[in-house]
Amino acid sequence: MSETRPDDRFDTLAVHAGQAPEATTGAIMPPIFQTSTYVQPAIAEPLGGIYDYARVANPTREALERNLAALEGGSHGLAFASGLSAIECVIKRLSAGDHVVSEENTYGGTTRMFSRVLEKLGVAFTYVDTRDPEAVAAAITPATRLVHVETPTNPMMRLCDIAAVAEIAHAAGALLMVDNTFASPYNQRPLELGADLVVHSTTKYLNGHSDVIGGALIVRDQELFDDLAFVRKSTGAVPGPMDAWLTLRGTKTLHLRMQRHNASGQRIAEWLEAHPKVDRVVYPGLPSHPQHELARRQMSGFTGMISVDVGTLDRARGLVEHTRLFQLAESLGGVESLISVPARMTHASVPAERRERMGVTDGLVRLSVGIEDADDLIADLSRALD
Ligand code: LCS
Repeated sequence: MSETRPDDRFDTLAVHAGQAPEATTGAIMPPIFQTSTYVQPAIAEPLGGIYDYARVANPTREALERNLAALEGGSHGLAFASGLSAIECVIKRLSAGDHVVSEENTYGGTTRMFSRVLEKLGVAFTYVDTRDPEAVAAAITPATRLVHVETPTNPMMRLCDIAAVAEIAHAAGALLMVDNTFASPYNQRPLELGADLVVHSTTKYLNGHSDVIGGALIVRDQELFDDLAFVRKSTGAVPGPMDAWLTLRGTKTLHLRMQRHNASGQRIAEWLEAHPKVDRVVYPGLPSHPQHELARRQMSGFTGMISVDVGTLDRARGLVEHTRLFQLAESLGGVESLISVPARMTHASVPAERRERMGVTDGLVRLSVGIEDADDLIADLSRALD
């Protein structure tokens, strides 16, 4: 019988948490409950008290949710159809007239959802540079219910001091939500630093194999979980059981994959920083990162995400269209290396003036370093840069 204990370490939790052999056969892998509904023995008496309809409950999804909760050190997890639908669920818990303070350099799709979809419903958003806790404090109003940060940010690798901002949010009676997609729970655990909610695009490191779109929320409070579960059941952005199962397969190797992403990310960032054709490398694991000290305090590894400025769109194009192993694509966090130009791809929906101010220039290239041989990846970049 595989049952985890609270003192089990991360690598053990990754493999076992949330799963037990199936009762009738002993199948070691959780079954994919590919069903939309469940037969009830009597009117409104679903088995287990919850299995009445698969939007509400699905055992495959629940295994993933227990696993993710254990990895983030939370009490409950909620899986979603995408990272954006997980974030949306938290906003839909609010009411018209409520206010949210958000990091200005989030994934472009997050800002687009806030400013072009959710603002119309009467929730107000203020965007600030959350590297500065004072800027968060200054943006808070009596209507602020939520502070939303991403750390490291996509793609500028800005860091937010989670403990400091949690204190500011809580003093104002607001919750702190941390998008932990870039770090992964292997490298950073926001709930332990005071955050109330962790959100993931599980599409990225958690699933890790570029074959599922998914999202998750992890919390440590029963009431908050109940509220969010109610919004999700009422609005419906649940993942299918097959996607939940694939993501659970991914998290079993999260620790091993992250060790390689961290090691190769560091090596390639150092190599790029010494390259004459690269103007600037942004990577929290480099002493040149302006928040390197915070990175070392708050994170235990620095991932495979690196941004480099090569000066112009032409030079960026020369790089991203000539790599062989680093493939030109959106997304990140998979076993294979990807390369992109955020200003023209993932962050094209962010107003140009704001992009420029944050450093998301046309010459900025984002790398997602995969788990291939690091020497092969360096040779690939070397050829393309030359
Ligand atoms: N949060 C972060 C930090 C992200 O990078 C993304 C997607 C999302 C949330 C949204 O998650 P999704 O709905 O896509 O699962 N980031 C992407 C990127 O950088 N390239 O393509 C998607």
